[in-house]
Amino acid sequence: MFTTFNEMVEIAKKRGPKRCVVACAEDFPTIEALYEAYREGIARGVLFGNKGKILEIMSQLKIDPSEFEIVDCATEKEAVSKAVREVAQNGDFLMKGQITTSNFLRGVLDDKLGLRGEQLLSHIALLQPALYHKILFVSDGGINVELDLKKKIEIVRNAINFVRSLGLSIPKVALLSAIERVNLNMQETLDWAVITRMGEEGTFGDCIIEGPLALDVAFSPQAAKVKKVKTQISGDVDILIVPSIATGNIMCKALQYLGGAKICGIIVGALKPVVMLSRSDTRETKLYSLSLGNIVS
Ligand code: COD
Repeated sequence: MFTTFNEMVEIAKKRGPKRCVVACAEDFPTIEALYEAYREGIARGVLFGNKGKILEIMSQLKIDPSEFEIVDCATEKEAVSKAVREVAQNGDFLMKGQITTSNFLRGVLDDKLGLRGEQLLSHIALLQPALYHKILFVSDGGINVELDLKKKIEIVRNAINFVRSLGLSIPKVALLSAIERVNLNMQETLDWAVITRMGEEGTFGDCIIEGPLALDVAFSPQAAKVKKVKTQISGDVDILIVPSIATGNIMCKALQYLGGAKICGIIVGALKPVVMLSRSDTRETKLYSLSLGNIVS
C-alpha cells in the first residue's frame, strides 16, 4: 500500500498505460489531464464527444490528436451512453468530462449499458493531509444523497474492500459523528452503533471499526483519554465514514483548501472504476486521479 501520492503515481507508471474511456471529452482540463497521463505512461484516452470541439481544444493545447481514439457523438446523452458501454466492454476505467455529475452518474447507473452491477456505487476520496502520516480514505462525500442503514453498511463495505484491494489487510475505520455515545435524536449514532457491532461480529472481515466517534477522538489519543473513550484506532485511522454527502464533501474540501491536503477520488461498486475530475483540479490532482484509476483497474 502506498503512503504518498507520489508513490501511487510511480506504481501506476510501472503498471503501464490503461485504456481510459472519457464521456463528453470536449473539455480543456480533461484533455490536458489525459495528455499528461499519456505522456507519463499511465493512460491511453478513448474520447467520446463532439469531435470538432475536441480537435479544436487539442489544436489550442498543441496536442497531436493521433495519440487518442476519438468517437464523434451528436449529443451529451449519446456520448455518455456510448462511453459507458465502451468501458463496460473494452475499457479499463471511465472518466467524466464536460457534463454535470448527476447526468454522468445517471449514465453510469443505467443498467442497460452494462457498467452497473449489483452493488451500491459509492465515492471514496483519498487525501494526503500535511499533518498525517498516511493516506486517509473518506466516504461518501460524492454520490449517495439519502442514506439509510442499509446504504451506510454498503458504503462501509465498499470502502473496506477498496482499501484492502490496495494492499492494506486490516483497515481501521472510524464512523464519524459529533459525539461518541448513542443519541436517539442523532440517527447516525444509532446506525454507527449497529455497524460497529457488525464489525465486531466479523461481517466485514478483518478490520477494526469504531463509532460513533467525533473527529478529535479519531485522530488524537490524548482527546480519547480526556473523554475516556476506549479506542484501538485513535491516531491511526485509515477510513473515515461520514454521516452525509454534505459533511464528507465539506470535510474533504476544507482539508484540501485550508489544510493543504493532496486529494483524488474514485467511484467504486460499478463493474469498472470511474474517476471524476473537477474543473478546478490542478494538473497534479488530475494526474493523481488518473493514476488511481490505472492502479485499481
Ligand atoms: N448505486 C447503485 N444504484 C443506484 C445508486 C447508487 N449509488 N443511486 C441510485 N441507484 C439506482 C436506483 O436504485 C434506481 O434503480 C436508479 O439507480 C435510479 O435511482 P434514482 O431515481 O435515485 O436516481 P437519480 O437519477 O434520481 O439520482 C442518482 C444520482 C446519483 C444522480 C443522485 O443521487 C445524485 O445526483 N447524487 C449526487 C451527485 C452529486 O451531485 N455529487 C456532487 C459531488 S461531486
